[in-house]
Amino acid sequence: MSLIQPFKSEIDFATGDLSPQRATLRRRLSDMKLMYADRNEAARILSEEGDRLIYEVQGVELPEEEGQIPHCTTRILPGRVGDEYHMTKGHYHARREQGEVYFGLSGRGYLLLQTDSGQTSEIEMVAGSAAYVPPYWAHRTVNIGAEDFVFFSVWEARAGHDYGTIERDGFRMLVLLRDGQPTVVDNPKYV
Ligand code: M6P
Ligand code: ZN
Repeated sequence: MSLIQPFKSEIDFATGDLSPQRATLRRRLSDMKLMYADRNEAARILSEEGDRLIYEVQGVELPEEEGQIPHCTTRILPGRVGDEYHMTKGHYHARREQGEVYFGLSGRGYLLLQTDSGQTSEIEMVAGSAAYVPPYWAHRTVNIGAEDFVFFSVWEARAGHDYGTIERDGFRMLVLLRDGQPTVVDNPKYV
């Protein structure tokens, strides 16, 4: 176990920016063009409008050891690909028995959750919402507002990210614009 010196970050709730600056991961449409329901629209945006930024994650880098507690901010930009709102890739934890906590900092979003055995849940999040992602639940976040949706996350270092399952099977629910409202619907293409 590494002995890490105590430290802090100042968080800008509107942007998710951390000070001092931390490692930043940016995901663009090209990184997840196959994840949107309307792949033709994703391809059209890429060729006609360019490779838009969908979300960025800023976090502290800690060793993946028992007891370390990584934490980060995620900022999802507002927008849609066709009718589908901007979202994260979504993942199960590689160690399924590890949970996570999300805390809303600004904007509006949905936290979508699902289990291997077919249960689903959707939690609306605003600034101040503290949501619990229990062990065994895959999780994806979606920006349903006109502003950035920003939240803070905390998990155990050994949880790891399993992206492959969602990349292969998709997510059971989609969040689409329907009658002027963000609406959670079943994903007809879910495997
Ligand atoms: C949250 C946490 C992170 C995750 C990020 C983006 O902040 O769950 O671990 O990386 O969301 O989600 P994803 O990894 O699914 O793209
Ligand atoms: Zn997670």
